[in-house]
Amino acid sequence: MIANDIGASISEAIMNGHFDDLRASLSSDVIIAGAGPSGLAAAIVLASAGRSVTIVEKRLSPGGGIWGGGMTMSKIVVQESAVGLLSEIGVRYQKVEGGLYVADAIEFACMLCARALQAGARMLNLHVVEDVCLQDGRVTGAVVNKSILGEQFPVDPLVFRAKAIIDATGHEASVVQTLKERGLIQSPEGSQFGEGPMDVEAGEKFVVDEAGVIFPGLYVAGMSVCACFGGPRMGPIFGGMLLSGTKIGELLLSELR
Ligand code: 48F
Repeated sequence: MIANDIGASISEAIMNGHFDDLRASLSSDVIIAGAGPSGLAAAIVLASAGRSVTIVEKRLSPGGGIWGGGMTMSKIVVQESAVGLLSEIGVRYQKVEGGLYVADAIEFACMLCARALQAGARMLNLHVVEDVCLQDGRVTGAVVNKSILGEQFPVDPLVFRAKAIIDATGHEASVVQTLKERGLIQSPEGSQFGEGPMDVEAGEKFVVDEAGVIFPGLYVAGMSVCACFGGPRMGPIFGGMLLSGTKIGELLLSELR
């Protein structure tokens, strides 16, 4: 009898908390698709400045490509220009040769997630941005479904409004793809859709330099920048991802102001 009562209270606490988050997510300043390093870095900037941020993450665990480190070895590398960001989020690191710093991948993923959530961002994991809303030539919201449901059953999604959406979905650039497939986004002249072969230095620069708005209301950060504009891949160095997400967070802060 008592066990049943406690069971019901647990269920109620979970449901109330979840639906509070879901209701708050209906209208955000910024929706971030993808909880990898670039999306989480953007979320930290925006949420720390008091903006309403919803992160939608397809998988059960946020962190994206961080967990695998390099070839499942649980370490990541960051260059000098981004090591300050590691310190800011409280990740410990060691200097190694070549002006590089090495950190634990799991600590990095955990601290990024914790900082984003503690700054006030909401995270809907096991949810996917499967499309965008378009009004008067501008992206005005995300079409969201439960990850597994939408893939397996014909379940209609729900709409979450936002002033801006960041595609931080990594190699897939899956939000941009929804507009690309309809011919609404063309690759700029001289560039291709889909990332190029590995070139570490060029890739790290590209992912920051080219991060920006790709369509009114839609921004790209992280590896999806390379996927959208044919930039090179760069392997398990993560400074560019942090700098790219931070750049988009700061750009949106000034635009939302
Ligand atoms: O892949 P991911 O970590 O993207 P990133 O922030 O960082 C790339 C690096 O991890 C690594 C690298 C480093 O040099 O190259 O690959 O650019 O994280 C992307 C996240 O987006 C989720 C996916 O599950 C992953 O956690 N995701 C993908 N498509 C969707 C999505 C979608 N449509 N809706 C929601 N989440």
